[in-house]
Amino acid sequence: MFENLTNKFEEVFSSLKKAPSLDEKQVDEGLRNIRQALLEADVSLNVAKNFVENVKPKALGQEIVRSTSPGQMIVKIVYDELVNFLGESNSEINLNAVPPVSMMLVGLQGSGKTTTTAKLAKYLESNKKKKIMMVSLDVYRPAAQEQLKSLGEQINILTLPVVEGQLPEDICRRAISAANLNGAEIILFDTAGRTQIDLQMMSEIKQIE
Ligand SMILES: Nc1nc2c(ncn2[C@@H]2O[C@H](COP(=O)(O)OP(=O)(O)OP(=O)(O)O)[C@@H](O)[C@H]2O)c(=O)[nH]1
Ligand SMILES: [Mg+2]
Repeated sequence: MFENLTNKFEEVFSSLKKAPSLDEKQVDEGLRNIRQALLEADVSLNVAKNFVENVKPKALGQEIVRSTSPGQMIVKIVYDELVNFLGESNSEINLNAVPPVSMMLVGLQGSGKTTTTAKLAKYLESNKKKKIMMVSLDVYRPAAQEQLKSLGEQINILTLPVVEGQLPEDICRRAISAANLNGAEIILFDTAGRTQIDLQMMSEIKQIE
């Protein structure tokens, strides 16, 4: 997901870094490309706009103009703004709830939910020493439930057995009973890809919740 964004940023930066000096037009062009890269990475329009608006006055400030390497300074300004924007410190995942703790992965189609479910399961098992069960609620895409099952087999993480034709809400109920029986402390629910404009699928998410 982040690889495209990284590549785009690198392209923008390499052209800025090459320039011995930068005028407002070049900075504008660079910032426009940064905004474009953020939008292509599904960052919302407002967030991308604000990001670029925060960077621009700094990028056109005296510090840059007098700097011997203006491109490098812009890279630093964008980096500082990204750190500022994403948060300077990591916060630990909060698992303080009565087990089974349920987590749900949601996102656009093909954004990496199923793969991330498996990675997260492995991480929580190895680093937090928790017993995990993964559950697929993707009853729409053919073989989606088998995809999670197969990942579970590869990394040796329990998955809820698939029952053909069951609806997500019922799968959730079955998952919680199964966790109470098999002692899973965390249930990771992998969901079908959806967009906010798909009202039926958004209401399904509320029911699952
Ligand atoms: N390069 C790269 N590819 C990834 C990453 N995560 C997932 N993929 C690939 O992206 C594709 C989609 O990943 P999935 O995990 O199936 O995505 P999804 O969000 O579950 O997709 P849907 O269930 O169809 O909405 C697969 O081919 C994955 O191998 C990643 O971190 N890097
Ligand atoms: Mg999936």
